[in-house]
Amino acid sequence: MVSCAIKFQAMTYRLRPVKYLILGLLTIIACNKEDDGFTFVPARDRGEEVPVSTEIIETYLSTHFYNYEEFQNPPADFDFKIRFDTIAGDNADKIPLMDQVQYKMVPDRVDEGVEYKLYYLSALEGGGSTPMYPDVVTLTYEGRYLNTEFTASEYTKLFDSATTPVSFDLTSVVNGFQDGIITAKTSPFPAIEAPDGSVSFEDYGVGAVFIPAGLGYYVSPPNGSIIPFYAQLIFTFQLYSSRIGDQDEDGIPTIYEDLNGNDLEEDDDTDSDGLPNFFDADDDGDGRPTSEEIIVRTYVFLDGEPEPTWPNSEVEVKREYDAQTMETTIYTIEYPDEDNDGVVDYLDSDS
Ligand SMILES: [Ca+2]
Ligand SMILES: [Ca+2]
Ligand SMILES: [Ca+2]
Ligand SMILES: [Ca+2]
Repeated sequence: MVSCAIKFQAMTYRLRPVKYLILGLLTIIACNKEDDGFTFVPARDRGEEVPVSTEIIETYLSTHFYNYEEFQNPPADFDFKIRFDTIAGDNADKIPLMDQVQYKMVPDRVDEGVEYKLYYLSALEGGGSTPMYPDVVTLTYEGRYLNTEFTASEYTKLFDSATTPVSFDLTSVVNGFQDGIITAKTSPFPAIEAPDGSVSFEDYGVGAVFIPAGLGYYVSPPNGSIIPFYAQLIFTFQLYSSRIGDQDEDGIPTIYEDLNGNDLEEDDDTDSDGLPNFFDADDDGDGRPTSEEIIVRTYVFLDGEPEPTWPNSEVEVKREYDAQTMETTIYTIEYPDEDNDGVVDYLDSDS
């Protein structure tokens, strides 16, 4: 019997199983080659997979440590990257990861009521701020999966990495990565550009996240990747900066498109057209783009100048500071309600 995967067009992006597409692919997948061809096996129950994932991750955390001593007393040439190793031999007295990680409970995005213990590690707290879940972050990282099928070979396998800074939209990476990154902090400073064009950062956050399969790729590993089904993932990362995401570019930052306020961007769909508001340029489906049903204003002022004021009908949605020009830019949105029915135009299909 040879396991095989059905490949999805939508899954061809590295690290990018688009989440709301996955919702439509629930029962699918996993096929086994038998003498007479392929048989389709439904994906395992997501709830039943939770304790399996937890057990695998906790075993790893209990038997491994990270180079915390280097973070405590950095050698001159230290690269501030997390390295894991087994607690054994010369390293028998190291503190296990299990005693150094934190966790938070995170909901499954597919099955309601299913939730995961998401373990994460902060090796270095950045001096900046914590990204919000729909932001676009700049980071370097390494992605590994926990190799439980073949105990004779490596315990973890590297499947992806970026050694120079890359930017990721947190709404389009695997959920566990999204949920893990928002536990860390960025650098408080802008990038330092070298004459050769390369960039570096100071005082950034360094961390890791240990992702159960259901918050990872589950049965939809990216096309052509070496990641098996139901694999638990480990990402280590250096988080440099983040900016506010407005994925559909309608003028409303995604954080404000979470109308039910549950910190999930995928489940708010005013016009029920299958496109969540954060990814829908016409939220109420009335044919008028959202960008034409709101009024975005910007206010700019210099250090030392009084903050501008605006009428009650406007709300501040974004604030940016440019250290070089010492200018603060504030973005506000006014939400008109033309027919005065209490539902603002961009969410009102008859206005
Ligand atoms: Ca938007
Ligand atoms: Ca929501
Ligand atoms: Ca919609
Ligand atoms: Ca509209």
